[in-house]
Amino acid sequence: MSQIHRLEKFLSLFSSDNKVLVVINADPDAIASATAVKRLLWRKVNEVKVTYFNEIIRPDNLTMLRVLDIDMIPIKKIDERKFDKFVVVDSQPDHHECFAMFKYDAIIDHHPFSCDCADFNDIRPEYGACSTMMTEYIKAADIKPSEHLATALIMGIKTDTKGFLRHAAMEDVRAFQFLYRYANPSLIAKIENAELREKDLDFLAKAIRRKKISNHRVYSFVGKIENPDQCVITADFFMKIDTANWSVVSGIYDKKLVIIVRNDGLRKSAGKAVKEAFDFIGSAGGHRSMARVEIKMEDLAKEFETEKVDESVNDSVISDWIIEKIEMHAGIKTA
Ligand SMILES: [Mn+2]
Repeated sequence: MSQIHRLEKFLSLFSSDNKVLVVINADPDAIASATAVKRLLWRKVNEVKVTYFNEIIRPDNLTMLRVLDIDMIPIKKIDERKFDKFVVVDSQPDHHECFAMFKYDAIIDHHPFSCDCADFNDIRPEYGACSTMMTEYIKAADIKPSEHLATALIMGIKTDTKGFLRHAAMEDVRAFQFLYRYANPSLIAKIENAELREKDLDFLAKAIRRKKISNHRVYSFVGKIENPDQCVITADFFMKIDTANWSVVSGIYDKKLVIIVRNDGLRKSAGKAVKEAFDFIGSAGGHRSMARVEIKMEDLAKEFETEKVDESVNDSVISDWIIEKIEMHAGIKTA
């Protein structure tokens, strides 16, 4: 099917009195794709709103919404009776139970095919990003994208293809090339630089103060923590050290020891290493370059053969235990 034909078929679903709801699981690709649907239907329908059901936490994603003036409504605040057409982009209705709340008129997605239950289904798994598909719609409609729309679509493509380092098709490259002349590089930089919140700085300072480096592996046990996401941010931050191969940041959250592991992906799989090291005592798993471990404090107490382990215990007991376990399984020990 040609792109013009797809566009015509998509637009033919709607008439001027329709109120359209676009439903997404909000990440940069979904946000950009929904924004493009809004633009395609501009002045063609009575109203288009975008709704999302996940919690948006990452500072870069929040910055994207803020600097690009993107307006979305959390699903809790939606009265579905006010809408008569439903569209899902960058997902398929069986991907999440929240999608099942509606019956869809159109599905536009690039994930592996799983559900073509709408009147209009455009599913192209060979594409790196849904934003690429939406760029093709925008081009076919002869729309000159605004600076904000072009920047959003570039963020969608960059995020889903990890900057063209994975799962990118020629179409993604072409869409990027088309969008580039309309996008604002300073806004892209602003979004991509937004890795930290002000409140993360104290955590980061504490983690840096407590760091221990062994065999190019950076460790930090931070004690009691308010939010495990701060361990993730810090583990990513330590990987910026030029000689760091691994980073392991841990803390106590909700009566559990949470350990976040990152490595450069060039050595033993982080997921495999944590499974070997911690599977006997807690949940442990992940991928080649990222992994996560959660151990109940009561199980840790048994391991240490003591009554109770908590943040009041000598920190180095837990810290040293983590280092010992990781060093044993991360690779060749050069003691
Ligand atoms: Mn996507």
